[in-house]
Amino acid sequence: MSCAGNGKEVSPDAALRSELRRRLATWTPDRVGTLMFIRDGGRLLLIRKKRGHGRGRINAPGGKVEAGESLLRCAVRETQEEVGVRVAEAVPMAELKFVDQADEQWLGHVFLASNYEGVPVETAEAAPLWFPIDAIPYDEMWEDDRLWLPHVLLGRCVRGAFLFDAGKLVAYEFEWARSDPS
Ligand code: 8DG
Repeated sequence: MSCAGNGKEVSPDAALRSELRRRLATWTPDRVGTLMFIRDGGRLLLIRKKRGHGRGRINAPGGKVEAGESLLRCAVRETQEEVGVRVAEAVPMAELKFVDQADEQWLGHVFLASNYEGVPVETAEAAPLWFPIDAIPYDEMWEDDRLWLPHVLLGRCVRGAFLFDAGKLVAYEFEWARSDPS
């Protein structure tokens, strides 16, 4: 996915950015995950995660990719498992490296969908929540989401990396583009 060309955003501290780049040189993910953002007119379907990585936070439905599974199939399956909603079509919008100084390394693939079937229901994994697009609860989400999700919701693809230290975002670099991801 190439998302260069229109804009780039970086965190202010150059030393921490160098640390992020130093880690990226040899970085490999421990886990690959997906996130499915479902937009229905002026609202966005999110979940309160009840367990797993990021428990207690608000996020999009999603989870770990299983062996032999495509990214889209994973995003669709996790959405159905977590909130009982079926998605037939979704567009890949972002590829995000979550670089952690102590915990597991995650590579996140973000999809955006505008059609779905069913009514979101609470499951053992998550409680569904709809939010107006202009009132997304960033304070209850992962700290990096407020940086890249607005671009995705404007139809831009995003590619970047985020360095976390003890659960806190300390550095980031990402690019975005208006064009379709490829
Ligand atoms: P599961 O697959 O059995 O459901 O459980 P799990 O292994 O705990 O995975 P999960 O909690 O379902 O998936 C974790 C998701 O969290 C994965 O898609 C990647 C995503 N994630 C991070 N960091 C960040 C972040 O900074 N922002 C957002 N929005 N998502 C993140 O790992």
